[in-house]
Amino acid sequence: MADNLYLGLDLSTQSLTIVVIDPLGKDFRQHAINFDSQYPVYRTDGGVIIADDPTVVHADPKMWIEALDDALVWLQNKNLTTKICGIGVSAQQHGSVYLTQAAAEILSNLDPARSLVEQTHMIFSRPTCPVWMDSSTHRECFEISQTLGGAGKTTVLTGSAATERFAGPQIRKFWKHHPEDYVKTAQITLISAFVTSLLIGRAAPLDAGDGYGMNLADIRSGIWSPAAMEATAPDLEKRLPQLLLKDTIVGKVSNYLVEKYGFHRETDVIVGSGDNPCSLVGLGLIGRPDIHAISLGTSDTYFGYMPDLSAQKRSTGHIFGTADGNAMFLICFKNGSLAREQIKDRFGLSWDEFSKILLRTPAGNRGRIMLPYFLPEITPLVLEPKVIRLGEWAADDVQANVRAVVEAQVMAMYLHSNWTGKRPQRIIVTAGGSENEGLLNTIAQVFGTEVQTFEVKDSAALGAALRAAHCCQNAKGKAVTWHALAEPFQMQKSAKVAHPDPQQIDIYHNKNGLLGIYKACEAFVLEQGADPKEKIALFKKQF
Ligand code: XUL
Repeated sequence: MADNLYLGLDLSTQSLTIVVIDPLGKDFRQHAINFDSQYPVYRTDGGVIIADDPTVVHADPKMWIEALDDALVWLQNKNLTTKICGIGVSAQQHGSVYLTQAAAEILSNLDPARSLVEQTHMIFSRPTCPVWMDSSTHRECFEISQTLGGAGKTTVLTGSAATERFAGPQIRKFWKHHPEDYVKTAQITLISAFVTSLLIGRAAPLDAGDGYGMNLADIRSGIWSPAAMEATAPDLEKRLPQLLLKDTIVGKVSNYLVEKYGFHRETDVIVGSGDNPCSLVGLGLIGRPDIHAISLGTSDTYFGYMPDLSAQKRSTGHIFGTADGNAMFLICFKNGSLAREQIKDRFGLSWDEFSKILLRTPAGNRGRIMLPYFLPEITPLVLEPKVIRLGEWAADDVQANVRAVVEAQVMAMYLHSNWTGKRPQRIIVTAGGSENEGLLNTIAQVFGTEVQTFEVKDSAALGAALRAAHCCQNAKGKAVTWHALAEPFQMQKSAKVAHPDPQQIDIYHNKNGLLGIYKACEAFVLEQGADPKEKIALFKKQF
């Protein structure tokens, strides 16, 4: 292996993944550490701790610190640490980490003879961190939104309506319920910047990819918004990290990494970012608004590069910054694979059978509709789980259930992304669900677009490594493009493709088609619209 390698770390909900690449794409190494199985002492389920109130979902940052040390041990054992010249960090978005005054001193004096966790376990003013699955801040969202002049104004200012899982509302809740601990908090950061801080031995800045997911920044001027901070908690600005608008080297690795693991003192660390902005890079989508991505994982996300901020009229979805200083859209659906799995398991199906059912059953499901909120949902906002079947059908019909859950998820994706502007020419599907041909086919018909999978392994961790390579190489005067860097990692040969079929598209897009009906069903179930009974009956007659 060459000596100019780049390391990408992705601290996701369930695991820490690291990838090591050489910038020509000739080499790719990967290693993952699963939190539940590796660190049982933290009693996580899927990497998180769900409280008695299921809307409260936290994780213990000490577990992440242990995983980081263990990942570095793996790298050292593979003789890779000495070959790495740049590091990038990706992390699950929105989770906030609360540090005391003492943290700065402790981080800058880490002793290579001891473990990270031994030395840092006391740096937290809040013992556990709320993560993106937490939806317990409905009240705080309402308060912030009211102070900022309503959902529309909050969205235009911060890129999103006040959102339960975002750090701003979470900070407000912490300040309201634990004011003494808030006072003891010297810094509040996000997971990506926290992990970066551990690598450089001091507080790291935040990037706009992650930082815009807080309801605290003014996305047009790219600075923390005084009005949003004021609406959130007192004296917040001095507690927030610096906000960087594009990839920047934020420091060299700390003495701890040099002495303990053998990294070169000159190894650069770039600003960390969220997993979705990193995946955008891993999938080669920087500068490509014509291709969108769907990640079918624990949650489903739909995202794409969208430098034009004028497409803002909406009540769902978010704008985040990108590695190149532009913007992307993202819409997150919490009932992703978990909801599909509920149906699969309830009827004792394998994923292969699930996929085959999708391929052989008719588009439109003969008007049998499901509103699949097995968990509280983010898009649209549903705080209490509920699964509702409309169109008069038997709840034990296996085939109808499989198609209903998937059609509902894909139609919700289509409808809630209306605001993102021009529809894409192609959609790339990644993560676990991309193996499922039935799912790919349903996406192709509902979106009326060609759908393709890329065998990009761990697109977020890969994205973090590519960001490091791009930033460090350009800083050294080598003009490398995003496209040239990402291309070798996209093994298109093994990609699966699903093509849209005009007849099936019509079933969804016809003026009496299923998309309009699903929209009415959603409004009805959320108590914002009339019973769509007659529309469904008409659909059943016509299709
Ligand atoms: C995005 C979001 C999730 C997390 C999961 O807004 O909440 O995709 O980043 O990793």
